[in-house]
Amino acid sequence: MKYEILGPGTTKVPWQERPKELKGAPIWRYDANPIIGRNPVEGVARIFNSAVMPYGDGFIGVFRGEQTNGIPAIYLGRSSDGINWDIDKEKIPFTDEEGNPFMPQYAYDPRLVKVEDDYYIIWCQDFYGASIGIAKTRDFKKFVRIENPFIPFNRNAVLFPRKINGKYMLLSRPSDSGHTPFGDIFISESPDMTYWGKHRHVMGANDNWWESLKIGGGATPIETSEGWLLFYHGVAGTCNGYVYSIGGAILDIDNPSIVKYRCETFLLTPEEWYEERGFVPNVCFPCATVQNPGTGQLAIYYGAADSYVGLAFTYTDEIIDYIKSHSQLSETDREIGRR
Ligand code: BMA
Repeated sequence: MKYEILGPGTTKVPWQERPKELKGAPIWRYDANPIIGRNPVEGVARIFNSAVMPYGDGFIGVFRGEQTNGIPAIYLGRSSDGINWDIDKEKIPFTDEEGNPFMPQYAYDPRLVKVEDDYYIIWCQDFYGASIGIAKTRDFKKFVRIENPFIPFNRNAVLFPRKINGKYMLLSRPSDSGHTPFGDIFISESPDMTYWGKHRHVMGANDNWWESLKIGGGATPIETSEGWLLFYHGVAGTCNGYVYSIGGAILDIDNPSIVKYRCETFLLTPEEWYEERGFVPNVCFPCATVQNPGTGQLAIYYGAADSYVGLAFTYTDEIIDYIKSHSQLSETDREIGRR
């Protein structure tokens, strides 16, 4: 392999070889998408924007389930192959640090990452407005919420899978509480996962029309020999609503507020029926990847049209080369993001 994956992975990446006809970026959809359809669990109308990771002999995941009352909540799921999922009927039972029940009023777009001995679930919740929720678990039985780590309004929090220079690092997208028409990606650091500071700007919406309205972190960054490989979402504002595409960037390994490469074209944009048609049409929203450091095979999990979960595949060597050869950086990408 040309570029090494330095972080953890699995030899069991869900996989399908590339179709013969493939135009554009070297990334292709699973031909049996969507992998989770409508009404997957009693009381849950749709599952989408969800995150998974290897666990034990198989996989574990945190799923955004839109309940039949319209309110989103987070559910735990398990799978032996990463494709067929068994999702709990009950919501994840979060507690506070004293062990008392402490459920968010709503919870959506969860991400999942292991840092050292703890697994962290990060999501968007209500805290007098949209803000970031974080909980940790060691056994996927007890889930302890870390009390309101950020003030509102903020979303799309993505935690790095290891400390950098001795600090936990988190990407987020400060904004407002509604269907935000603006937003850049920032990074914050913490010595203890409770107190966050030294906020820096990473990258902003730009002149490329597919990501000109706002952007937000997507999957947990993947550590590679070229830098942190980040799949994120970029949004275009059209006369008929927002369009969410998947973009790719590579951040500096020791100073991730510096963008080394940023692909000027989208990697994946809504084209299939399950991406174009649904509760919110035209949404591809990446939340997780699963990769094999031995082969470079990489599977991307993304929410489709706020209705389904889709799976797409690539090779790290190919996607990194594509991002590098189509890179276009602005001044705010290159700088350290401190003013
Ligand atoms: C964003 C988030 C996502 C959603 C997207 C499109 O603001 O709420 O959960 O997928 O809008 O509706």
